Amino acid sequence: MRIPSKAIISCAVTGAIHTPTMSPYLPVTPDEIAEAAIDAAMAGAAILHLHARNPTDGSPTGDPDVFRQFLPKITAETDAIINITTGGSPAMTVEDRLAAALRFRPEIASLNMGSMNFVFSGAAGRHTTWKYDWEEPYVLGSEDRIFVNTFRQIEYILSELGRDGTRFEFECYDIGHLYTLAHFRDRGLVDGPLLIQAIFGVLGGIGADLANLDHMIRIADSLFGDDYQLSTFAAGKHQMRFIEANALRGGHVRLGLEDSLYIGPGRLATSSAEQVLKAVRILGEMERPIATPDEARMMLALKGAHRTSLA
Ligand code: KMH
Ligand code: ZN
Repeated sequence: MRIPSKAIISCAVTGAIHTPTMSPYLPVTPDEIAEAAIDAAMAGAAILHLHARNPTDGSPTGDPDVFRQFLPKITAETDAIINITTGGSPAMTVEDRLAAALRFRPEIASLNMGSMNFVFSGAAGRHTTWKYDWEEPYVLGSEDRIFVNTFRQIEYILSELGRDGTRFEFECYDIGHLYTLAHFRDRGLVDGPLLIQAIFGVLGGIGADLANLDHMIRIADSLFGDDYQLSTFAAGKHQMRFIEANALRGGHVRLGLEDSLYIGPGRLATSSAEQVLKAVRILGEMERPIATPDEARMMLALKGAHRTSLA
């Protein structure tokens, strides 16, 4: 792993997996998403990982016209790197998931490195009332849904988005996803420096045990040498433990209400920015400086905001 001199904080503010009822602090409307993103950037996030929601009921959407309602507001107020999801929601078609990234050609897009079970029904047990009709079936339905990311789809996303210089946050939920990434690197479809986002604790992926973080690093080192940088997050209550662990190992970190609704045991975070500020404090204690957006652009060899369709 390349140990960077500075830590990059990514923030996933939209809470796409989480439904509006799960926390009163989740942003739903385009204005709320813009405000949450701007606050996260002001707090120290260099990269903003963004999904969209239908403004009327908060359900996940890939509609570029909805993204259009908040992206320019964010770029007008911050110079943070825009990272548009291509994962969207496991319930969306791949075409819908890709539409916004194809329209806006961001500096970074997420790319999920394999098809998998992606279960978040446990959250349903903690809720008895739901605000919108779609929420409970959506959450319970995760038990019978595959998050589809076939090799053909991965290849398509790499070539369609890569053509205009978009680079990727390679979302790896298990060891096998690292080998899949190496396969595409060996075919010349991917080049370094790679930004690997190792994800722990999604039910269906690798568990949130720190031994797994070390194993991921060992295997990634053997496959990619120093041609990758590792960012990490863990779902739910494991979020901060993994931030600390990966920061200690010299890596980058990702936070945000998309990945965890909490700021501490049993305490809801009131915003993604609150989580970012906590990470800033943790990194500060470790004497790990935080990368600005421009420093992150250099470290990850990004094309620059002026070469997106948001400029
Ligand atoms: N919320 C993460 C567990 C994507 O947007 O491409 C999954 C995610 C996928 O961020
Ligand atoms: Zn996401």
